[in-house]
This record gives sequence, structure tokens and C-alpha cells, in this order.
Amino acid sequence: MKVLVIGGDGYCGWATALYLSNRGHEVGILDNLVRRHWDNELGVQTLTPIAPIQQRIQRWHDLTGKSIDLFIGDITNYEFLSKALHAFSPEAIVHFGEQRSAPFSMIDREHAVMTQVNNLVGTLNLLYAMREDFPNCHMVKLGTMGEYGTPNIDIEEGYITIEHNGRKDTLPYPKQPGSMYHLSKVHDSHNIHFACRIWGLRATDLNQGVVYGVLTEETGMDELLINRLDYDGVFGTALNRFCIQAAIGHPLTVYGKGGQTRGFLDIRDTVRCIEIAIANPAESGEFRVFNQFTEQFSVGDLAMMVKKAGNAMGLNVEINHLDNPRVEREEHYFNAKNTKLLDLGLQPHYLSDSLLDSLLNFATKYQDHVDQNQILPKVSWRRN
Ligand code: NAD
Ligand code: USQ
Repeated sequence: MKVLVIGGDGYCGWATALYLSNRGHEVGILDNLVRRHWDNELGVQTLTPIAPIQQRIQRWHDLTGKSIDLFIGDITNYEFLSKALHAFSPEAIVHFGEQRSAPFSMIDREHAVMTQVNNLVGTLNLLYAMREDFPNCHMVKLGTMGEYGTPNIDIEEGYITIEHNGRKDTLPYPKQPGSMYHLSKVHDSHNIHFACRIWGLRATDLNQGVVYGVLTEETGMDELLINRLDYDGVFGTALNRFCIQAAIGHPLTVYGKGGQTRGFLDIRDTVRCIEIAIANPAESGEFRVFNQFTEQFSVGDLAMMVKKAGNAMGLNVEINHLDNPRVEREEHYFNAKNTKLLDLGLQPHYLSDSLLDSLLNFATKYQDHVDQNQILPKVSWRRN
């Protein structure tokens, strides 16, 4: 199948592009490289040294004989987007190309506006381009489990059946996101749902949990194919951060009580979930929602697991409970459904000692790249 991976220079996108290429799909990457620019602006770097996208793709070709088309540009620019789509003619579009950090979106007004304009306008342009010229193409859009927030009832996959005053309907599940970034995903979902209902487009919204890990079969093949691994207080995410902190002897940064519970998944499952979504497209007019995570953990439990794994490797790992820079529930009910991808054949890589060991070893290998000043969180959700 011809698959365009938007955001293919990023953490999930790069691993996905190579995985799909390896499985025989004809893959194109579209990216404006803005994530590399944001890193420079913040003065942070991924733990792992990532090569320029052109070199990455060339190396992939040299190693495997497989080609990946490259389109460098911004999907908020409709003319560029439309030209790229006509040049590639995708049957499926996997859309990772957004500003994805909650703290980044909460820095100030400018960053909130930038996040929402980038994410909403990009997705809206894509929907209009599909409506005009590619109405049969399947959009596979990365959403987030954070769209739901932490309600005191079970979280369903996108929709909930409600009985009200003697009548019954199945409606979009209520959303209570916790950052300007997470809000942008909710707004996207509404726009995509509208485009499916009104124009008959087909889309799958993958409400993904927090991704961890760095190695996939493909990105591990060569140093030049290495994936990014963020550890800083803005783009780094919980488990990846904890492993890198443990490796360099920094106390693990648990925010507040640490009872915050989220869905998590291994990056090897991210790439497989995308493959599954593409192989089983939504119907025309259908806005399909899958919850894409394999296990639930509280951040406190994750910190304990990393401490245990670190200790077993001879590392001295401390856990610090910092004042929570975010406004969020620190003790709450959380029970989210995730059966739709399993029903379609996902066989999860559950979090294991061996994965923690490999991530800790990876972090130890690149520990000299860590800037200790970038570890503590600096962005507050509260008004000063
Ligand atoms: P990332 O920042 O590593 O990659 C995103 C890529 O999109 C970057 O290469 C960036 O340059 C590109 N991009 C951003 N805006 C663009 C635009 N306007 N035009 C073209 N390219 C653009 O992020 P990631 O961690 O790979 O996340 C990918 C997607 O998955 C995001 O939508 C994110 O919300 C979602 N997601 C990520 C996680 C996670 O834990 N990393 C969890 C759940 C959902
Ligand atoms: N947390 C800590 N210590 C840290 C980092 C985070 O306790 O050092 C806590 C946070 O307070 C939060 C939880 O861990 O309660 C998750 O935070 P995170 O930074 O790991 O992830 P989050 O901000 O939710 O965002 C990430 C990705 C985002 C994706 C989301 C999936 O950056 O793109 O949408 O995970 S989800 O969390 O399911 O919404």
C-alpha cells in the first residue's frame, strides 16, 4: 500500500516509516523538521544523536534497497500539502505531524497558540485536501488517551452509550483534557468526526497512551537509523525520563503523589498498531476510535519498577516527589478499554525487566549527552 507518514522524522513517525517500508509498503515521509527547530530553541537535544533525515533515508536505502520518498514542508501550508499529496497519491495517510508536548503548550500564550494553530490547521488542511482529491484515502490520525482526562467511570473507545430520560444513544465519549496540547487533540477529533459524517471521509483516531522504549527492529539496524529519545522536562515522557535519570544518578522526578495513572505502550507496539489500522481501514463515512495502549501504570509504580531494575544493575536509584508543576488529579480511578486493536491481532510487548534493562543500558551508553540542567520541570500549569 502507498502510505504517507506525516511527522516521519519524529519519534513515533521514524520508527513507523521504517517498519512499514520493511514490510513492503511504499512509504513517503512528509515533515517540516520543526521538532528539530523547537529542540534548538529550547536548547535541548535528544539523548541519541539523530542524523539528518536525508542521511537516514539514504542509509535505509543502502542497507535494504528500499526507497522512501521525502517531502519537506509544512502541512499548515495548503499549497505545499496539496502538491505533495498529488505527487505521492497515498492510499493511507498516517498523521503524526503535530506539536506533541503538554509542557511546551503550557509555556505561555504564544506556545499555546502555536500548538493549537499548528495542530488544528494542519489536520484541517489534510481533511480538505482529502475531501477535494483523495476522498477514498484512509486517515490514520494520532490522538491521545489524554483527550479523556481521568473520569471517575470506565473509559470506552471513543463512544459511550447513554440512556437519558428514557431514550438511548451512542455518543462521543466526554473529553476533559489536561493541557492546551491535549485540548488540540480534542478539537482535531471533532473536526475529523465532522469530515467523516458530512463528507463521507474515512478516518481512524488512535488515542495513544504514553510511548516508551527506543529500539525497533529497523531503527536498531544501524547507528545512522537511531531514533530520538527525549529526556528533558519539556519533551521527555515519564518512563523514558525515569530510565535516563536512573542511568545518570539523578533522583527520579515523580510529580506530586505519583498516583497519576496513564495508559502506556512499547514503541514496537506503536508501529504494529499503525500497521493494523492501515490493513483494516475504516468504512467511508466512519470515524473510528481505538485506544492505543497495552498497560496502565501510575507514575509512582513506574518509578518503583525503574528503581528495582536499576538496583539490580548496581545503580543507586532514588525517587523524589517534586511539587507537581501540572494541575492534575494525583489519586484517581482509571480504567480504560483497549480491546479493539487486540481483537484485530495486536500481540503486546508488555513492560518487562528485559525492556527496562535494555533502556537503562541504552541510557548508560549515551549518558555523556545528558544536560543535567534540562531534567527538572520548568513549566508550571498555574498562574504566577
Ligand atoms: P515528535 O515531536 O517526535 O514528532 C512529530 C513530528 O511531526 C516532528 O518530526 C515534527 O517536525 C513534525 N511536525 C510537527 N508539525 C508539523 C507540521 N505542521 N508539518 C509537518 N510536520 C510537522 O512526536 P512523537 O512523539 O513522534 O509523536 C507523534 C504523534 O503521536 C503526535 O501527534 C503525538 O501527539 C502522538 N502521541 C505521542 C505519544 C508519545 O508518547 N510520544 C503518545 C501519544 C500520542
Ligand atoms: N510525570 C511525572 N514525572 C515526570 C514526567 C511526567 O510524574 O518526570 C507525570 C505527569 O505529571 C503526568 C504523567 O507523568 O501525570 C504523564 O506525563 P508525560 O510527560 O509522560 O506524558 P504527557 O504529558 O501526558 O504526554 C505524553 C506525550 C503526548 C501524548 C501523551 C499520551 O508527550 O504527546 O499525547 O503522552 S497520554 O498521557 O495518554 O495523554
